[in-house]
Amino acid sequence: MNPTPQVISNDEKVANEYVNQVFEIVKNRNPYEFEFQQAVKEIFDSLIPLFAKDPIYMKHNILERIVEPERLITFSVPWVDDQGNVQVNRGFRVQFNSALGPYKGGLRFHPSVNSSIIKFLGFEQIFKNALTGQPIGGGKGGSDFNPKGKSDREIMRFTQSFMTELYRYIGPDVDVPAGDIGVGAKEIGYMFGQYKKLRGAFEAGVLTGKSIGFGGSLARKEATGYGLVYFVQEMLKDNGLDFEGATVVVSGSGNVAIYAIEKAQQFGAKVVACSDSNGYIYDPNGLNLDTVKQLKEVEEKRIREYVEIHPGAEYYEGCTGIWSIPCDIALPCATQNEIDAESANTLVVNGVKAVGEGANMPSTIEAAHVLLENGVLYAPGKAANAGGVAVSALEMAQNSMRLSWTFEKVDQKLHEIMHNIYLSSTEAANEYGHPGNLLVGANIAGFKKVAQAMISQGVV
Ligand code: NDP
Ligand code: 2IT
Repeated sequence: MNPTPQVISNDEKVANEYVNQVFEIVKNRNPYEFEFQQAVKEIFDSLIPLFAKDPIYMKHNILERIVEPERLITFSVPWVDDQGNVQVNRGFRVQFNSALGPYKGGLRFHPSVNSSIIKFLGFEQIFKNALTGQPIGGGKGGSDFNPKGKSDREIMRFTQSFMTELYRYIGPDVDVPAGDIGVGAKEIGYMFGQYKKLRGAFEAGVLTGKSIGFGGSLARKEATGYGLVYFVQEMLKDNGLDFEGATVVVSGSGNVAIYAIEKAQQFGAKVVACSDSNGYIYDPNGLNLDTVKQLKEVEEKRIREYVEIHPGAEYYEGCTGIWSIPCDIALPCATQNEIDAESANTLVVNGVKAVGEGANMPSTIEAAHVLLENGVLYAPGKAANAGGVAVSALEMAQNSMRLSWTFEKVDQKLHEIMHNIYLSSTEAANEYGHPGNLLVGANIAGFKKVAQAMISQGVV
């Protein structure tokens, strides 16, 4: 397997210079937005082999255009807490690119949210959504609101205030938000209620990730985690490996992590660890998923409580230590930059065979290089975690038709979509001279779809 492209031919030299030039502009225009710069850099470097072979994209200045959000909305979100104090948070929505369809992407509620985080997520979303093959553009949003420790009433008041501003910018054919970190079915429900009240219309397709009773899709909750495991299983099988009998480490214990664990276990893997933002648990006998679900989905407790119920397990403070647990397959499903070069090296030394990213940009650029250079099978997030947004698009389709499909039907479509993403990523990697490098393959395959649509639609 080849690491990220080495510049060799003259055409690649020209492409490399062009990419570096545009990246300098991005850095100057977006100072201090380091996560956004990182996401751009990763994609730009992967595109060098494409530009060397097909200079048309350079001619149309697609890079210069694609890094500028079509619209970036920021707003204040005032609300009153249970003590009667007035609080104010920041709200964001980036409508990044609409070449392929209405803006689509989640909302994140976490204290670390700022314009850099939202822009990196929105930028990634453009290419991820393109890879699904569905008619959706790229967007993202959120707030620095911290839902942890808030009462349901506080969450309702906050989300209502958030939607009171956001509603004028979204719509089923305009921009369709969904969940992400800190935003699940409860928050989506409150936001949907407020949107419906303000619009005076029941527009089911304005948000996805809704509860089943009012337009939600079966299998949306499971989609990101299941899709990740379907994708990684394809990659493993292509290389003579399997989840069956493998030891797996999953970081996080939220929506993506829980359903990645569930599907990996169904495929016969032993999942020995998961985490939250305080620390991680190691259960050498294999995690009891019912306990994890009860603690995190129902009681909203900390993962450390697991060891009180299962005394054979151990709890460790801190997040990065989880990557020192020897495993065959690592599935980072918590947050950005959770695997740095040191953690990647530790994984390699301990014999990891595959890394599949459930989170968005969980590996630093250096970490991804370490994995690729050491022959680890590497499934980049924008391909491997696309199952969530893919089923969101299926939810939109069901809403448009005013009907709902069975769990089995949605799951089967999800499986097909993940298979197709794997195929298009591997094919692009082969075509552009980096066989086996899914980072290069996914970035090129996603970019080409968006760029071709942008060229066809003219300079708008
Ligand atoms: P959840 O809020 O359900 O869960 C997030 C999990 O990650 C929690 O266990 C949380 O711990 C942990 N976590 C969050 N922030 C940090 C941090 N800064 N440091 C350490 N741990 C952290 O979110 P999701 O499961 O939905 O999202 C997880 C990742 O997957 C994100 O990167 C998201 O962008 C990505 N993703 C999500 C999709 C979806 O459909 N939901 C689709 C594609 C990607 P704690 O409980 O302590 O906060
Ligand atoms: O990062 C992601 O792809 C998501 N959080 C899901 C977005 C969506 O619109 O379902």
